[in-house]
Amino acid sequence: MNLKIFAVFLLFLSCSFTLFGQDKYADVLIDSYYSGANPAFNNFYGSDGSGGIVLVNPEVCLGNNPWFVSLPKESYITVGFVDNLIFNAPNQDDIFIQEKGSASELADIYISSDFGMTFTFFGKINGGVTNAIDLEDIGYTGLVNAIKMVGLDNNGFAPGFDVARIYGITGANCSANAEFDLPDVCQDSTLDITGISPGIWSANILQDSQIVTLDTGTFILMHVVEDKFSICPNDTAMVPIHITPCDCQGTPYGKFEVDNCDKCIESYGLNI
Ligand SMILES: [Ca+2]
Ligand SMILES: [Ca+2]
Repeated sequence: MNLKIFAVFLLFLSCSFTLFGQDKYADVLIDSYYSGANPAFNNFYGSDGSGGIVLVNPEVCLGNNPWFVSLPKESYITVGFVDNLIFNAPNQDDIFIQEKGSASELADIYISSDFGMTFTFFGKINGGVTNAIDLEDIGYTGLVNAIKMVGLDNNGFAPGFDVARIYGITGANCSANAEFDLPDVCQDSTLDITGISPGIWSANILQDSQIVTLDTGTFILMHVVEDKFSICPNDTAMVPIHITPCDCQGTPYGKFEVDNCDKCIESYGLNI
């Protein structure tokens, strides 16, 4: 991987603090190469299983969807994980690489802990037999954030190794998630933030774990959650919170107001 790719990684990493929730599936396509080993197609092809084989963007293997992309001989893709990491959990498989079909389609698997700048060869797998791999097989101790798959043949209905979903298996997937949506908070109220989500919160509008909301506007809180697996890093998110004016019922921008008898009633005039 070159510096340009690394810069893209950093961009996605920074986005992950604000845009993405934690997700076990592969998130980004770092690199790809179509060898042309299947002369019927001039670029990547695949299917969602509902019809024939069509040209596809190799990014169809990201996330959780029914599509797969085929890797005819010498074609490859490298996928990255930006909001999760995978580690060698004891006594279990760690990475799931779903290969569609049972036609003994083969691939070489490489793993990376530096987002594809360097790789460690895991081994050759037969997609018709193996979908889950155990990092213990090579004694790998790093945190995996990229996987490269290289097709080795042109077997099967869709020639080549057919890559569908790729993810960290439960127990081997770092799962701390600092992403959080906070409700709007009324001006001049207080809110105990630790009661909403565990972890460490910090912001200049926090006093003893309580949001003190004298002003309206949008404020940013830093939220740090410790992962339950000690090998995994903590997760950090910058969480926005909106402080709004509220009516006498505590509804942001609500229509109720206090009348002359100190009762909170619906107002048919302008919002207060
Ligand atoms: Ca992910
Ligand atoms: Ca393992």
